Amino acid sequence: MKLEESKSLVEQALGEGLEPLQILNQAMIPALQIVGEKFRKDEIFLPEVMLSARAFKSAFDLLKPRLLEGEYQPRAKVVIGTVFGDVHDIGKNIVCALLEGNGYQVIDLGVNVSAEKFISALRTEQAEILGMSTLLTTTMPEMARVIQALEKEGLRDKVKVIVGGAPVTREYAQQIGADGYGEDAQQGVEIINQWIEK
Ligand code: B1M
Repeated sequence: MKLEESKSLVEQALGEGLEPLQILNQAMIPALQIVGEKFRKDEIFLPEVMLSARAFKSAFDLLKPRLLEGEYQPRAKVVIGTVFGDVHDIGKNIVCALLEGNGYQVIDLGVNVSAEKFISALRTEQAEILGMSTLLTTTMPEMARVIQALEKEGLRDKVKVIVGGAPVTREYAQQIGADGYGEDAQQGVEIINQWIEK
């Protein structure tokens, strides 16, 4: 994925009247999946993956204002981050943008976030929702560790937990005691909407 080419293709698609979510879900995310597949087969290497991620980010920056056009009604506070040991943030950033577009106040802790940092932010912000993302199978257990820490700190019944990221499954989410699982960013937001509307 080339940076300038990605940006101009997104501009062209927007100009042709395509919906931002359609561009994201039908073109940009599948393109990154191809990158991942090639990386797995050793057809491309880490520098190319990094360039692709950078091209994705530039193109996503063009879409973001359009994703945020929704009417702003603060609904709830969501603390969110990529778990400790993991620096992938593209999917998490999409979730953040859609949440903001749906009227949530998002406290994005970034990547490589420890359980202590999640707990401290939930306390300081008095947030009612925690979102965790991970892309590595090796860091999936970190999500369970954070949930255990919530229990230990007496916060578990005050906070709803949603998890997501490519290797995470609904079964895994249930197994570790999360309240929800988002297969994609849109589904994640819909689950949080349901919690808030109840
Ligand atoms: Co990495 N990487 N990477 N990488 N990388 C993967 C994940 C990998 C599958 C590639 C592969 O081998 N095929 C593989 C993991 C294998 C595994 O664990 N089994 C891998 C690896 C191995 C690594 C390194 C270890 C490589 C190395 O150093 N040797 C290293 C990890 C470093 C670390 O974290 N400690 C690494 C590094 C990187 C880059 C930095 C180069 C870059 C990340 C840049 C960035 O994020 N800023 C990168 C990239 C770009 C990828 C791939 C190609 C794309 C990931 C991505 O952004 N996908 C990826 C291959 C792939 O996924 N096919 C790969 C698009 C994104 C939109 O999807 O995040 O799943 P995703 O989000 C989705 C849903 O999952 C959901 O919504 C989004 C869509 O709507 N979702 C949620 C996500 N979070 C959610 C939270 C929710 C709800 C829904 O609620 C809270």
